[in-house]
Amino acid sequence: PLEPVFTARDDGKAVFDLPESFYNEQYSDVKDDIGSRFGDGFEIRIPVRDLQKKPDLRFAQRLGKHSQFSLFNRVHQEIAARLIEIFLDAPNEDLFISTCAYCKDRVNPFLFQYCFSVAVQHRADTKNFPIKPIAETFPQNFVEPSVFQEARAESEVVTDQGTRRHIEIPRNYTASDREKEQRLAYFREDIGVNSHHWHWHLVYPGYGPMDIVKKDRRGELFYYMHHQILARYNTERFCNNLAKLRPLNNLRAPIPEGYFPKIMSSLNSRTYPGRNVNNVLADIDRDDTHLEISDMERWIDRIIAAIDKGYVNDSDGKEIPLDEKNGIDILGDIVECTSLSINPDYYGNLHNQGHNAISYCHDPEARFLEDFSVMGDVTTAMRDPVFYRWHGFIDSIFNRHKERLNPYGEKDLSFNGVVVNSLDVILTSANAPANHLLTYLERSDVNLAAGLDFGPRGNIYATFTHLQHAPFKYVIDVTNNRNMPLRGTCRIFLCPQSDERGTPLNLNEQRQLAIELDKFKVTLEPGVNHIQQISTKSSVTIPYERTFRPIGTNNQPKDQEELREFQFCGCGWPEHLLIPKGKAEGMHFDLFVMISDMIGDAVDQPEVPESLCNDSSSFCGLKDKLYPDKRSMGYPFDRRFTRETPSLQKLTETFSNMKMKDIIIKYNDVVVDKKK
Ligand code: CUO
Repeated sequence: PLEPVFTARDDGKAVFDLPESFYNEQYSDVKDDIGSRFGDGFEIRIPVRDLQKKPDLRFAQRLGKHSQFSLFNRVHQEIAARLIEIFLDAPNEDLFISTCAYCKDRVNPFLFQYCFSVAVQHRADTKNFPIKPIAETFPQNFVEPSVFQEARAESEVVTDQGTRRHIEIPRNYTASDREKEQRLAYFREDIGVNSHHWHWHLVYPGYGPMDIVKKDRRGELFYYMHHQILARYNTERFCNNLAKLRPLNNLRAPIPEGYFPKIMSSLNSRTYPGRNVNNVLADIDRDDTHLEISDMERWIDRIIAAIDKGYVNDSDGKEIPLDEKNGIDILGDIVECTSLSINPDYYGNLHNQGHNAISYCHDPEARFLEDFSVMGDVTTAMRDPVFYRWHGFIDSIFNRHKERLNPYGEKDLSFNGVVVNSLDVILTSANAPANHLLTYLERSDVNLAAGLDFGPRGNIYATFTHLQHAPFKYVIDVTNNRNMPLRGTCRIFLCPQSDERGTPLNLNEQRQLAIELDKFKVTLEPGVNHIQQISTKSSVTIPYERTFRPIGTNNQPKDQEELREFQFCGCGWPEHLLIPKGKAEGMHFDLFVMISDMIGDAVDQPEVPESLCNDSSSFCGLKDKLYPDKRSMGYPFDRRFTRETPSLQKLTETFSNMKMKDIIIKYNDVVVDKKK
């Protein structure tokens, strides 16, 4: 297939043959040379069709070509929505490619990349187009800049790709160990974490034509996916002897967490601005962003008041209840503020403007002509410790609503006739003791070639170090005491037992930190059933190969299946971070399993075949389908438990379809090369 992102193919032998009229004025003199920046001697010229009617792109000029593009910025959102519409409206694949080709050098590159990817994601005729992993297209947003100098040197000096050195991306380069938040850098700055976040927001755009924004339970998934990130982050903090994050609930208080990202913005060769310790948020008065902190405070008050009353008012003043079924979904869209918000004039644009306020707090009036910081961009926001504090606050708003709901009762939780007899986790390697999981550091490679502006011939690999764990499996014995097969959903969570000081957590604290590890359907035959599930099949993760293209595929997907994987299937938590780090001396966790009755779980739609990359559906849903689980996201831990259920132990003793196990995660401080 054509590769309409308009980079050279990896073999450097193809060039896109653009119609004369496509060349933007500044390139018209040099258009014959344009290909040469990709290498010499093209063997393939790929013709692009001329357009009868060229799109009028004046609306996009408000975002300069060298400016940063932010999905949180209202002006940028509107520009992106119009460009996406142009891309979606192209009547066929050929004209879509031509339209993209025409627009590519005329609009901001980040804007282009985002809108192009959204369009490819949502058009029926582009199912087989590759979307390059974002870390490969804009690697500057993911790795430290010195790597690029080395990459350039390597590509110039070593022409034989086989002997090229893999450039090392340094570890922990953003702060020293004087800064305690640095202990979490391996999580925040992980390439897989940040590309997942970018991809999630690509699959769930908040703005644009209604048919791509309005997806099943979108608002709820915004809540749940980010809630799970926080549960993971807080647990990871305990592993590193740090207290739970403090939600950023006072917009006037200094922010003690500083952050100096070091990475460069791809567009203007500057590093992203840093934020000093104890910076204070201020009103923003810049060309494309105007914001008063007091407005944000008003929105917060109104949202909280609505939650406490149990209903919101839509734009016509009608009362819409925040009930058990739809409340969280309605709130999700109001708080994030997507075009699905039922009353944006009144409830405002809280979450997005929070990103903006934080991302400009170093230069709120553009006095120093500084751009926004990493918090302004979904590709980079999760690097900053303040991301978790801001989302911690957003999450506390959702939790306030959840707290108001009645606790689940017997009929919501039980599964008549089903008894879980035992639950264990076992490493898949031989002779490992049961219920001990292992974590360590691993070095893996990412191909930077697509995103390097000097057009290296062939691939340039960088090696980065990330947390990894030994693969394991869940072994669950279940008895079905009825005389017919039963269908259910197996839900597996991991909960920390105690906080950073070793103080035990009660059930309500544990449930808020419960990390979803897996969720899968089971059929239970009468009698004893022996269930085994491998950790790599988790419903929240995608494999390494999805996040980064593996070495050996020459950066080209090998078949239709692999092509599909790079699109929707690029959304998903990185498998290497499935479980928390644990501690060197071992750290205890409660592993929890529940088998719920399919009668309450089933969604009215045909089963989705395995091949349709449904492997991260808990975080990302299913493409063009309903969310595959009818229960509230996070069930059974999304609501508080009654006083009669003070502990996980008590809960699992009360319900025979649940079980818990005390397990240990031990961190081994060694670095291992990824097996190729
Ligand atoms: Cu994903 Cu705030 O929504 O970054």
